[in-house]
Amino acid sequence: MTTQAEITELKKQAAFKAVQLVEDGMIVGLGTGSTAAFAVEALAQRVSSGLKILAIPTSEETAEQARSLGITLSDFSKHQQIDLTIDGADEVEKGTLNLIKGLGGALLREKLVAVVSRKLIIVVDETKLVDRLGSHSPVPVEVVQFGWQTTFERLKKIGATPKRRSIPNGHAFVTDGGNYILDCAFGQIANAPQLADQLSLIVGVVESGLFITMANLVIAATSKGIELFTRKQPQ
Ligand code: A5P
Repeated sequence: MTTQAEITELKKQAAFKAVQLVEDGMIVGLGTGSTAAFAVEALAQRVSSGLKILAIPTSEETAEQARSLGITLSDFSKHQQIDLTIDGADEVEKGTLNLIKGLGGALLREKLVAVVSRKLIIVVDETKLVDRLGSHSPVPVEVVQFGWQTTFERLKKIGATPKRRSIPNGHAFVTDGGNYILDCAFGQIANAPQLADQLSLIVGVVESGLFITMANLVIAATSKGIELFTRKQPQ
């Protein structure tokens, strides 16, 4: 059994290891979530020691954190290619390095950043490693607000049990892009690439939290030490 304090320590270790891979002059994608936040902290320390980088954040929350720590931000009007992105994940499928992301609500910007990154490094603690996606986490699906109830029904037809995400006062959670999130439980997902394709065809769906063949390297901090998983490129 890993305690919450141990998990926090593991997240820090994974984040710290990833930040060592950042080099002078890079455009760096900054992820969102508690593990990515440790990476932003560690990166800020390197910047204060002289590392020169520009960063593109995946959420308003991360942008604020980075700015407050003295990291210079850029955007897609100036840079359309990112050298390296460091982000967290909710589940990592060990065999494929396919991911579920978005429990923090930033999946759309995270995917937009991931897709233009030469290298996507995912930092997790051991609780995120699974044999099959869907083992613990639902798939967050970002949907437009207009007609969301009908999108909800379409998601049910492909086997999801959706739940609209809400904030503690009961109101709907609204993403940085102004959309809702439907957390879709599927149970263990036998064919994640196929499900990702199916989700992308549903009217009203903006993006899903299934990240297929995007992660290049997963840095997992476990109670036995750091484990590195590299995605095998297709021949
Ligand atoms: C944010 O939208 C997510 O994709 C996060 O990267 C993911 O939820 C992992 O967050 P933690 O590092 O806080 O577990």
